[in-house]
Amino acid sequence: APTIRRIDYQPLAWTVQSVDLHFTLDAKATVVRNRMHCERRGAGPLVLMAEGLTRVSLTVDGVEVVETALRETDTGLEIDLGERDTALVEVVTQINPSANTELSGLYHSGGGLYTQCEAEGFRRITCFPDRPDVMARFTVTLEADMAAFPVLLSNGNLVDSGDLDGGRHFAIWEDPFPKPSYLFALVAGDLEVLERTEKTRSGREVLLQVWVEDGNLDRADHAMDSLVHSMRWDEKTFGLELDLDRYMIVAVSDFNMGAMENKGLNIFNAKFVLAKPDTATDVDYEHIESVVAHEYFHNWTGNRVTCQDWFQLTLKEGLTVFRDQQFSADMLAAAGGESARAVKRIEDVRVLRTAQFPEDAGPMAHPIRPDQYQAIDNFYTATVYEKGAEVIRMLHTLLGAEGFRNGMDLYFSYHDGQAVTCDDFVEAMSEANGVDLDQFMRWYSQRGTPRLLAEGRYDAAARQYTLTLTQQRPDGDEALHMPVALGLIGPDGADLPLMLAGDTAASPTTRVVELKDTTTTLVFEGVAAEPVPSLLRGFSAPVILELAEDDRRLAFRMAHDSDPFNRWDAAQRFMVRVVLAMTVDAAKGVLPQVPDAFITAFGALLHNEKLDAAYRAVALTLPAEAYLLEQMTPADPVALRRALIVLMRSIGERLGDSWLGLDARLSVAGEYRYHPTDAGRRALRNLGQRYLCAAGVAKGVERALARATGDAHMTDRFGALAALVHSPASAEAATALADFERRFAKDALVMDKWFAIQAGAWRWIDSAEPALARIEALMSHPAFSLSNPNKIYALFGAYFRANPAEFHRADGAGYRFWADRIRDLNKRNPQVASRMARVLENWRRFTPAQQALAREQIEALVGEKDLSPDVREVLEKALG
Ligand code: BAL
Ligand code: ZN
Repeated sequence: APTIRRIDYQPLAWTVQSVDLHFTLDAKATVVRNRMHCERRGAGPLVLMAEGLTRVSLTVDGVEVVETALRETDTGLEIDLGERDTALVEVVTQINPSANTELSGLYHSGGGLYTQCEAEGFRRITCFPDRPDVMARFTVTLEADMAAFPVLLSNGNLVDSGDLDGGRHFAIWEDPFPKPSYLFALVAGDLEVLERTEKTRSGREVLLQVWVEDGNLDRADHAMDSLVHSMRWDEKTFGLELDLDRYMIVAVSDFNMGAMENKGLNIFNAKFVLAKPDTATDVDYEHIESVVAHEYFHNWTGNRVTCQDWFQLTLKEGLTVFRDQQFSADMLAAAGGESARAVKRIEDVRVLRTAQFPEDAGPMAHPIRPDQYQAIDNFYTATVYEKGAEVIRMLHTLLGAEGFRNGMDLYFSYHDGQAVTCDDFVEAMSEANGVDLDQFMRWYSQRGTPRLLAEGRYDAAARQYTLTLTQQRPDGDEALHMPVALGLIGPDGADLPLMLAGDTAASPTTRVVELKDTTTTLVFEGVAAEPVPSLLRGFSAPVILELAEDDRRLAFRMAHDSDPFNRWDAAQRFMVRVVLAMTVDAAKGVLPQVPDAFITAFGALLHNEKLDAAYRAVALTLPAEAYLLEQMTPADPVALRRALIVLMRSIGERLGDSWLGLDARLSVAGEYRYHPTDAGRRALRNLGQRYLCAAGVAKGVERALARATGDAHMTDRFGALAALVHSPASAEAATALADFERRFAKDALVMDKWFAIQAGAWRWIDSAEPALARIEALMSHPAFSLSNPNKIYALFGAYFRANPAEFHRADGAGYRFWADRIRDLNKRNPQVASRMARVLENWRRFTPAQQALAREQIEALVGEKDLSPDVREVLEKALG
């Protein structure tokens, strides 16, 4: 596939002012009549994209287009419209939704018809200038068999509907806002609805709907509540109101991504809509709330103001992720206090470090605004989304909440209804605040995670503490504009007042320093005793902080750092150090030892009742294996796993009584409710069960089995199941898995959990069944399906990503299995295949023996002819 470059951007010669679409819907043969009112903007032909369409007719101003005016191209067609300045172009196409296994364009799922158009799916429905900078007004008529498709939905407002002859009916939808084609949507099916009317802040009545497949109406309330909370939050925080009379969310079982922000008609992966206590965990509830919010917030950041081209994707995604993170943090803090806010921040950074840091250190590394791509679908990445959100967060830190709000207001006042660039956004922030952000823009063009090297020196005689901060950029790029929040902790554990040379008074105990040079030296005055620095508080910039700290100092910060993020981070650093040392022993075949000092510091956090349960749960959770592997050269997943097994056992054994005591004390009485305080207690209890089961503590295993097979809600049931499956208690695990399967065999979303937990299962005993054997058997399970992305992510994704020790097997069987899956998925669904292909992109990080085995499989795949551009781009980059 050709490489598309950002610098080659050119506006099109023709735009579409308005478009009338008429769909004669049918699962196998849908006919689309498309009337585009086109307007000239410059010299050149009308460019239309088309992919896999059967064209029935094509006319311009009512006259069939002659051969000579038509040119077929790699991406569609071009029509020479002569001297005209306007044209009515009508094209009729026919498509087969049932054959659409890619789930891009119009496709069939569970008896209904659904669309997914971002980024380039609309061209699989009709011929169109399918680019985000073409914003048209859409009117959509849907016509279908009434029995098969009783519900007909599209964007905007329903302006007419009625019956037709032959058991058919129709609906006409009009979207008053011009929009790019990637925001088009339609849904036709037999669905049930949960509705509510709400008043917006300015007093307009709006109809909110959550549409679900038959039988799921009792699982829609949490999504609806989340939607209402999102509306209120955006009104209050940014003065942004819902601009339509009707807002719809539709849950569908087969969906490539999480959800899609189509104007007024969001289509969601069912897993981010459906929840009730028996089937969804606290984590599911939290995810639903944030995804509903994310898609809702896109209505302004993405839809009202959209992207000029796909290189600007982070303009809408980074900003909208930041907005949903702030929303969730505010919701959690309102219910669970400031500690709940800190936990949210920790979870977000954990995702960044586990998913984005490795991406940024591998062959797919790209700036948050990439300069080139082959398949745009490959660039819906952790970098564009999560690092993009960190970049927005830095602006928020630099400008303050009020300054940021002023920048947002100015951005909308300049660009509402436009397709713009990241520069436009940062310029609005700069202008509204009278701040120069030119250097800040480098965050948009540099790839790789910067390092921040810190060194402190205390001069007792001068009562001065000198801190030297040095930026290190991976490509040797120019210095970044970086906010670093920091504090100094005194020997008694209390924060010291901060006074820099030249200050007339001491500032608060946390201060944001703006780094703009490669090296910055800060001299703090009036420091009575040697302090312990606490740097990058709240993770104020997406960098890797390097500061020499011994075990004693880490334990001190674990006990005293007033910044909850850094306190957690101190624990993480201690854990990383202990695990890596143990892994070295494990690799040598020596039994790894857990240092007493670690257990003492860990136990002190566990026993600290002043800390919320939710906070203790995140602080006492070991770093993800993917993050730990990132710290090792070469990465050795098998040795790491051995070390982790010893460490978990040791934590379970040596603190067993504490965990058992907590388990009883933290039990939450009464009906399940989704609330951060309750969720925190459940999370700490479930974590305790993990350690207890890992150590084979009989009482812990017994309780877990009772909980996994009793009448608990899903958070407790699944927590217990996970503890058993991830432990040496194999007989109990088998009993619990069978019980779970019996209860939920018919419930696709719940069965995803059942598949994933087995695919991710650790082998605690050398003789135990390898995960791969289990996965191969599960592929013939009646609840498994290769056409459902959630199933692929559950069974294969969990194995590749969450089970590195089993996937990177010494015999290479994991890699051969991976290659077979990619071969098969590539034919069905290239987007899903490409995501799965990415799991081996960092193959060069492993031992030479593993590298050779991985290379063999990657090269064999690259040699195949019919590889999709998506998969090819990933694998070719991996081979470099
Ligand atoms: N725009 C794709 C899905 C999302 O980020 O909301
Ligand atoms: Zn988004």
